Order: sequence, then C-alpha cells, then structure tokens
Amino acid sequence: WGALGHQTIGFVAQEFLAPNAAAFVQKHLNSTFNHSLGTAATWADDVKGETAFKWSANLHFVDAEDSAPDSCSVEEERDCSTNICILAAIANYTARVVDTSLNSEQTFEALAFIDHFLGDIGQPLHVEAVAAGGNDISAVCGGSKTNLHATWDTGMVTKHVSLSHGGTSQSYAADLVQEIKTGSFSSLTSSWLECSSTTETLSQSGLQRRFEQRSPETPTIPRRGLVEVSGLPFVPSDTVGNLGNGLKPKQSGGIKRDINKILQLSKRAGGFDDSTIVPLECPLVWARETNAFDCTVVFDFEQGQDLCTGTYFNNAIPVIDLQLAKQGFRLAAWLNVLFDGET
Ligand code: DCM
Ligand code: DCM
Ligand code: DCM
Ligand code: ZN
Ligand code: ZN
Repeated sequence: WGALGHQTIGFVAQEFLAPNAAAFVQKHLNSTFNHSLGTAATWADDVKGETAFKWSANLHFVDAEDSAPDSCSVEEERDCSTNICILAAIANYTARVVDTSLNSEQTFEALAFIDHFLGDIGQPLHVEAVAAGGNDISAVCGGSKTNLHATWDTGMVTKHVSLSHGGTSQSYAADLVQEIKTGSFSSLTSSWLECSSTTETLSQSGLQRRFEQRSPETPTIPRRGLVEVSGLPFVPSDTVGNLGNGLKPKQSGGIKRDINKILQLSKRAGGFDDSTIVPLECPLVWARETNAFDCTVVFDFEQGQDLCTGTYFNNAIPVIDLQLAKQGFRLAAWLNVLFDGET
C-alpha cells in the first residue's frame, strides 16, 4: 500500500488497542509520529531506500510462485525459503517487539515494522510473484499510465478516499472503524481473529506442506531458493543473476563483482537469512487469504482498460475497504495479544 493505505490501517488499529498495548505504542512511538500507529505506519517505506535500511526492502512482500490468476497459493518453503520475505519479517519483529533485551531504537523499529507489514500482507500484489507483484504490468488509472501494482497501492485508494471518504486517512479510518463497530464488518470481526496466536509456529499448526523436491537430473535454480556458489555460504538466488544457466562461476566474466555484491547483500540482510527466525502460522494464513484475490478481481481486466473507473474499480473497492479494515483490526489484536494477553 501507499502512504494513504498504511496510515488508514494504523489509524484503524489505534482505535482498538487494549490498555497495555496502547501504553506501549504511546511510549515507543515518539512525538515525531504523534505517538500513533497511523503516523508511524509509513516509516518502513520511508527508510527502505536509505543505505542503512536497504536490507529491509524485500521484507515488504512475498513472491508467491503460484499460477495466478488460474491457481493461487502461498507456501512458506517454496516462497520464503530464505526468510527474506514478509512472512518471516512478521515472525522476526513479533519476537523482537517483546524482547526486553533490545534497546529502545530496536524496539521502535520492531513496532514500526509490525505496523507496516501487517498492512502490506493484506495487499494482494504483495503476496504474488507474477510480473514482480504486478509492477511489470502496465495499467491505466484515471487516464494516467501507471502499473498494476501502483494502481492497487495508491491509484484506486486515493480516488476512492477522495470520492467517498473525506479525502484523508483519518476520515477514511473513521468510516472503516464505524463499519467495524456497528456496520457491515461487525459480523466479520470474529472470523478475522480466528488466527491470532503470536507464538503458534507453522510447524506446530500443521499448515506447512512439504514442497516436492525437484528431480536431481534437472537442476534448476528456484527464483527464490538458495544456491551454493563455489564454496561461498548459501545466498539468495535472486542476487545471483543468470549463474544458474549451466554456467560454471569461473566461466562467467562478471563473477568477481557479482560475488562481492552478493556478500554485501548478505551482510546487509542482517538477521534475515538467519535460521533462528521460526515461521509463524498466522502470517501464512493471512497471506493465503490475501493471495486468493489474485485469482478473482486483481487480474480481471483487458489491456488499456482504465482500472480506476467502471467494473474493475467497483469490484476492487470492496476488497480494498475489507483488507484495510481487517488488517487494521488484526494489527490492534496482534499487539493486544502481545501486551495484554487478549484480543
Ligand atoms: N521497553 C519496554 N518493553 C519492551 C522493550 C523495551 O517497555 N518489550 C522499554 C524499556 C526502556 C526502553 O523500552 O524504557 C528501551 O530500553 P532500554 O532502556 O534498555 O534501552
Ligand atoms: N513489490 C512487490 N513484489 C515484488 C517487488 C516489489 O510487492 N516482487 C512492491 C514493493 C513496493 C512496490 O512493489 O511496494 C514497488 O517496488 P520497488 O520500489 O522495489 O520497485
Ligand atoms: N536486525 C533485525 N532483525 C534481526 C536481526 C537484526 O531487524 N533478527 C536488524 C538490526 C539492525 C540490522 O538488522 O538494524 C543489522 O543487525 P545486526 O548488526 O545485529 O546484524
Ligand atoms: Zn506495494
Ligand atoms: Zn511496504
């Protein structure tokens, strides 16, 4: 999501915090963020372009290697084997936000990342590999040329909020909160919290499905798997470029530079390629629910069609309302479980 979507999610969450969670937020989000999950929700996007936080850029999504729009699925082993994805990021920062051995800056980062990633995991194109989450599919929104991903992150949200919800994240959040408390969403909230354990691991849950091993005689490098390069530690395959096409590393001219790049990236990845991150059940449950929209509304359009009007827009808006309200409510519930022991 863009800033408007993320802030809306944060402002929705702010309305449902239990006392200890509210106090934790008040304490760890300083006045720069108005002590609010709404204002702090964009911090993760604001820093991801900075050198010091480059390692976090790929934590905003999971490239689910399904066959959308024909077949939708998210699998932890297939899609997040490096732990460099939003599923593992939520597990990581959920453990860190309650780790009292961390300093106040680290605790702030953990809270701000949770604030942001519980939003992004509700955006259908943040849980989809096709065309880099739709970034490589051109689209038209309101007469302007853009791409499918940006149309979902910002284009449709901006138009919808300006047409129907007062034009700001605060006014949109207030409308969604109303729907949650007494309107059309009130009958759904208990189902939204069906998964709400912050500690239940994926392996405990029984949701994990072993991915079939590829036959050894056709060794292809999975897009998001791990490959071994001439005795170096395992590195993410998407940093290796075309090394997988039967080329021995020494036959490749640019290999020395590539390896330096890989080593730098590995270092910057901080704890994220670390096997100490234990996948949780709930992020996968949420991601699968979100990813299902990639097999319904998301890709249902013709080349050149304006997506920010007519049938496509009318079908997408209920999904956007639902996903923003639901992830805001889940964000509050997640913090309530962590700090108040309840949802
Ligand atoms: N803190 C907290 N709860 C946590 C982690 C940290 O209340 N789960 C607080 C304690 C400190 C501040 O954050 O006031 C930063 O910790 P420190 O003083 O150790 O840097
Ligand atoms: N993104 C995604 N899936 C990808 C690549 C990117 O969801 N495979 C997201 C991250 C940003 C947006 O798309 O929200 C634009 O990405 P970037 O800034 O990396 O081009
Ligand atoms: N980091 C993180 N999660 C972890 C480990 C580290 O977010 N599980 C962050 C903290 C630092 C950066 O990664 O900003 C590098 O951390 P370190 O110096 O501990 O590798
Ligand atoms: Zn995005
Ligand atoms: Zn993001």
